[in-house]
Amino acid sequence: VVGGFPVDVNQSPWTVALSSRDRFGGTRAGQFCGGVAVGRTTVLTAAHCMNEEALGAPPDRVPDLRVISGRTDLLSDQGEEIEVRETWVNPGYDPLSNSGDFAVLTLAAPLPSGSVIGMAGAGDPGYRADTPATVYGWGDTTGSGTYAGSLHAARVRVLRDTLCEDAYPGGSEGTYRAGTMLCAGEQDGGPDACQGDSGGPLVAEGRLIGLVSWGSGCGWAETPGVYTRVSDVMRTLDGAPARQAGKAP
Ligand code: 4AZ
Repeated sequence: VVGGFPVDVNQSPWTVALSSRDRFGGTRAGQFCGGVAVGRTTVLTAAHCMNEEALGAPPDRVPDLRVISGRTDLLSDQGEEIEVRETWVNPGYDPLSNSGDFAVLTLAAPLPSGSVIGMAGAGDPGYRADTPATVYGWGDTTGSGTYAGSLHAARVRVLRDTLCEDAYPGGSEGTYRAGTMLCAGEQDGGPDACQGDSGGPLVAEGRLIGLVSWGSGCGWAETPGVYTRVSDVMRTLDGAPARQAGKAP
């Protein structure tokens, strides 16, 4: 998170860190992405966090893929680590456009009660342009590879889809699609998500509206942050009867 401020995890107990063996040492302590608890054993993250490049191996071959809950500073022993029992990557994820960038993790043990956030459905007022929103993560705090190792948050706004359509008409990073993506930032840049925040939450009016997904640079005025649109996640999960796990409790 760039242009933000340190925050205690108890202020966003549904924000979790994903960690895996031998991934990113130092202050990151294995953390490579963010995630969001939407059920006591159900965590949403980005599909691109589950690829082999991010994990170093297919997810089902990484026995120690864990979520870290309740830990502000990754080097502390606060909170708990819970093993991921199952990973389900959205089959509709398109790595070329970055559309449909979400995955569902099922945990081996439940998260503490009170650490779950509800998902916003289509039509939720939180999606209106200019709505203030907050993004959380343990990612890069400078845009040049600095990892504080502690949770940060930044206040952004939901931006008009046309801003991201103009910024991302189709390129190597991705193509903005209003139906599956959400555009957020500040008109003049500043606060934004950054590398390492992917899969983490964008929250407005107490509900989850987005997952950190992609963007060009961090905090740049002309290229806002792009998030997975959570109402599209809900629609997809509702359409998959064998997989009800992602629903809010
Ligand atoms: C990333 O690479 C990433 N500024 C996530 C979010 C943004 C840029 C990059 C948005 O995970």
